[in-house]
Amino acid sequence: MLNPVDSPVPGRLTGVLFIDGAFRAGSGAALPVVNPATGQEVGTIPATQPDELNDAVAAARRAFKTWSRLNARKRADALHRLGDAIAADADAMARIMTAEQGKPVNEARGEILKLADACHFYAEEATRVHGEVVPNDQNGYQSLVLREPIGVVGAITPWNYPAELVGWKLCASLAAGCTIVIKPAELTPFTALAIAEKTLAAGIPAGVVNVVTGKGSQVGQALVEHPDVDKIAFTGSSAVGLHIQQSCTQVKRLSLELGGNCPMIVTQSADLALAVKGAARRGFRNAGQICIAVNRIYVARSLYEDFVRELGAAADKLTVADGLQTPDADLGAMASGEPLGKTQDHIADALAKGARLVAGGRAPEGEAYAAGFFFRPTVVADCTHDMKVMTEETFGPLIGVMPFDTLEEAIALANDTPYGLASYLYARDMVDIQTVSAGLDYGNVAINNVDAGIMNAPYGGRKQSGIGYEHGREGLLEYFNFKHVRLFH
Ligand code: TAP
Repeated sequence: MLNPVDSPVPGRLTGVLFIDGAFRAGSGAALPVVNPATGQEVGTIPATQPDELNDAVAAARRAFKTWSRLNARKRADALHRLGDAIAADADAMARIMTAEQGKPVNEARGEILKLADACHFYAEEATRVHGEVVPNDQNGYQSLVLREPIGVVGAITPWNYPAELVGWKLCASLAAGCTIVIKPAELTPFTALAIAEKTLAAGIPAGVVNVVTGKGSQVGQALVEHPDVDKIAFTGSSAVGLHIQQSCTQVKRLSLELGGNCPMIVTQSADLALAVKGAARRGFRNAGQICIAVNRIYVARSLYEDFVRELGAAADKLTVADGLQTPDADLGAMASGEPLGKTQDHIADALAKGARLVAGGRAPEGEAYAAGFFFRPTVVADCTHDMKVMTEETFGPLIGVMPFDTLEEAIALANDTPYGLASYLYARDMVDIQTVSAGLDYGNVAINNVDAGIMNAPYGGRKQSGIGYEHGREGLLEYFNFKHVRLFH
């Protein structure tokens, strides 16, 4: 059997499809997958052909018949085994992720272990799915509200969190009794294939999980339009999410986790050092390629210059390196030339409109960086809302900062965006905390910390940041239909 992880050629990964419990070579053109730190090809993946996609969906449909009826304890046991298999191989999986995505190995390993945790979380939730008996409206009648798995899920995921964003959909689908066909990002297919390999190790039956590779505009679009796919679970840009919503050729369930342009407000009562630490962590982790990255910060004027100076110093201290060679680097290479180019464009735009460069603004110097997509963490201050950094998602290691005078002004600036994913507040005064958290029009508000998404609370956006939730019970409910059964005795 072909295996995506152990290639016969050292240092290369074998690109395959995973359909009906087996890896297969795929008959379509070979698409290159490149290490963004070196520019070297790490392997190729097949462009899935229409008959191969049909095979994957048909396998998922067949498997649904038995998987959806399997008792919840057995589905939970399988998810626990999957979590164990993933955790046991976290080092190797992390190196695969770094080779295709660029984030440092230690950070990649942390993501793999969080995916293992998600498997265990949803294993437990699988055993607690129950319906309701609702109050009678007439004597002699009883109404039951049942939850039934939706069916075959098509999952389409981006490249910034290649394990978690695949895994959340996979775990919730399997816990609910759905089966799944996954189309990972073209840049990062090998992490998804490594997860598929672990489903074999965990004894998850053939057809329950399938992975098809290739371009979003072709394979992803075909999955969206496939008549036998009951739900699309999508994470990616707002533009592609809207396109998917508009291009469904029949009514189907959709959950869309889309872009962000996340604000942080630092009020006069904030702990300055804590706020700087949080901003640097959430602004620059994964080289800023996070939907909930701190993109823009509004600071009370009395703290403004101190905050700008300290954030610049924190950014300057961060290390940038090839994530395979330096596993504990703060930032690795960016995933491709596209987010790098957008970051540079947002910096140039801000500086042309009068912003002040406080840190970064350039690639690191030296031969080691010459072939990769590296960029120093960058802070620009004195920003205004005619700059792209304050009004668009950068998706790179760039933070824009501007001062504010009143809380009302800060809230209005924070909400001045089409997005509504995550927001952050640093304050110690309870009035500041209540006023700002009530005023922020976001799905997630983190106060005096930057952990906007945790596994047992719903995670999702408003406005152009999406519809639906991942994580928590709410995330699991996305994979069920409700059925009202009315009984007369
Ligand atoms: P997109 O370009 O939107 O791509 C996401 C996925 O959609 C990829 O697998 C892509 O395939 C596929 N795709 C592209 N066109 C398609 C089409 N017409 N039909 C079906 N699928 C299609 O996003 P990206 O650049 O990979 O990721 C960055 C974006 O994701 C950012 O905006 C970020 O905020 C967002 N994001 C949001 C969240 C949450 S939880 N809200 C989390 C992470 C990222 P290809 O790779 O082949 O293009």
